[in-house]
Amino acid sequence: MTLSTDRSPEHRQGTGSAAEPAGGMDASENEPAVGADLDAPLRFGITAEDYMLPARQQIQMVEPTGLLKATEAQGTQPGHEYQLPSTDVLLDAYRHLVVGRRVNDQNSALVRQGRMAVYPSSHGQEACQVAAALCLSKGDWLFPTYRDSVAVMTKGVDPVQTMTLFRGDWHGGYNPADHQVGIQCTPLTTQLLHAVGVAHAAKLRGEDTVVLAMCGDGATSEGDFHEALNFAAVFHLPVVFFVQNNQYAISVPLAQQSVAPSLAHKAVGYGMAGERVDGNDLVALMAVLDRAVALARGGSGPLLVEAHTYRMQAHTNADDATRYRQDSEVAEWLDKDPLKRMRTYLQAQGLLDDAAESRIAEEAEAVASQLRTGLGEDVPVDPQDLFRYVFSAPTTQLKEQAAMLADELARDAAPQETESAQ
Ligand SMILES: Cc1ncc(C[n+]2csc(CCOP(=O)(O)OP(=O)(O)O)c2C)c(N)n1
Ligand SMILES: [Mg+2]
Repeated sequence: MTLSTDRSPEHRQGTGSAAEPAGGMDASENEPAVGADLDAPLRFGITAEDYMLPARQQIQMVEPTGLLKATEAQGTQPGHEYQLPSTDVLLDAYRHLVVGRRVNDQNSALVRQGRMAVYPSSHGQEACQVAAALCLSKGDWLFPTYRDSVAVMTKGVDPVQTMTLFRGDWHGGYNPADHQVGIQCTPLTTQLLHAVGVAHAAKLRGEDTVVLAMCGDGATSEGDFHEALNFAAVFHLPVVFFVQNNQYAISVPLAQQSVAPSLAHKAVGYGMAGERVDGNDLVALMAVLDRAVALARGGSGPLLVEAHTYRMQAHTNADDATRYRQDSEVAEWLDKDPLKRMRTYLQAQGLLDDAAESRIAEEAEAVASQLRTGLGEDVPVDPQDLFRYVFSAPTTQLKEQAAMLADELARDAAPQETESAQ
C-alpha cells in the first residue's frame, strides 16, 4: 500500500464528478484517498471551506416551545439547508422517544433496587439516541458508548439483552453481528476506532455500509478520537462521527475541556465536514443526521455532527451532580426537554391525538415491564467465567488466578458446610 504525497489542489479536485466522487478509493488498488472530497461542496455550490465549516449557528427547526421555525431562522445558510422529515418518520421517531424516556426512568429505578450494577442514563438526551439509530438503514453499523443504551434498543436490540452488560454479566448481552451494533464501550473513544475499522472493511469489500460512531464531548479530548478521525478522513471512509455534547465529562465542564469554537469545528482540521445541531430538537437531528448518512453513503467521506444537549441526571448512579453544577442550570435545560418539545410540536401540527398517545404510552409500559421481569430474574453466575473467555487459550497467569479464586471460594464455603453438618 502506498500513500500518495501529492496534496496539490489539482490532485485533490481530480475526479470531482457526481458519478465518481473526488478522492474516491479504488478498492482493487487498495490506496487511500488523500485530501478532502470536493465533490459535495461543488454539488451544494459552495467552497470546500464553507462545506467543512459548520453552520454559523446550530441547526434548529423546532423551538423549545414546540413552534416550527421559519426556514430562514433555522440556522441554515448555503450548503447547510435541511429538509423537514416526513410525518411518518417524525411520528415513528416520537414513538421511540417516549419509549426511550421510559427506559431511562425504569433503568434508573432498577439500579436503585439493586437489579443493575450501574446505569449511565441518557435522560434528556433521548432525541440524540433515537435519531442516531433511526438515520441508519438495515445493514449500517452503530458504535455506541456506555450512555447509548436507548440508541442500541432503538436499533432493534432486545431491551433485556441490552442491559445485560450493566447488571454485571461477563458478556455484552447480544451478538454485535446480529444487529450491526457494537458493544457499548466504557473505555472512552475506543469504539471510534472499531467503527473506522468496520467502515474500512466495508469499503474494501465494495459494500455501501455506513457506520455511525457515537461519543461524548469529553471523549473528543482522547488520542483515539484524533486517530479515528484522521484515519477515516485520509481513507475517505463512510463514517458519521456523532458527538453528544452534554456539557460535562463527569464533573468537568466543556469550558475546561476545549476552547474550540465548537466541537463540530474539530472536523475541519481533518479535512471533513462538521455540523452542529440542537440536540434536543428531534426534527433537526433527524434532518441533519439523515443528510450526513446520505452523504457518507454517496462517497463524500466521513462527517462529524455535534449535538448540543444536556445530561439531566448524574453521570451515573455513583455520581452526585449537585457537587459541580447549579440547580438553576438544570432547570434551564428542563425547559428545552426534547420529549415535551416534540409532543407540543406534533400536537400543534394536528399529527398526534389522544388515541395515538395512549397507544405509544402502552408500548412504553410494555418495554418497562419487560425490563422489570428480565432484570428481576436472578441469573446464576459462575465466578470462573471471569477467566474463561479472556483468551481462547488461557495464559499461565490466568490459570493461576483462576486456581487461586477456586481455592478461596472453596475455603469460604467450607465453614458453612461444617456448620450445616453439625
Ligand atoms: C480511556 C478512559 N479514560 C477515562 C475514563 C473515565 N471516564 C468515564 S466516563 C468519563 C467522562 C466522559 O465524558 P463524555 O465523553 O463527555 O461522555 P458523557 O459521560 O458525558 O456521556 C471519564 C473520564 C474512561 N472510561 N476511559
Ligand atoms: Mg459529556
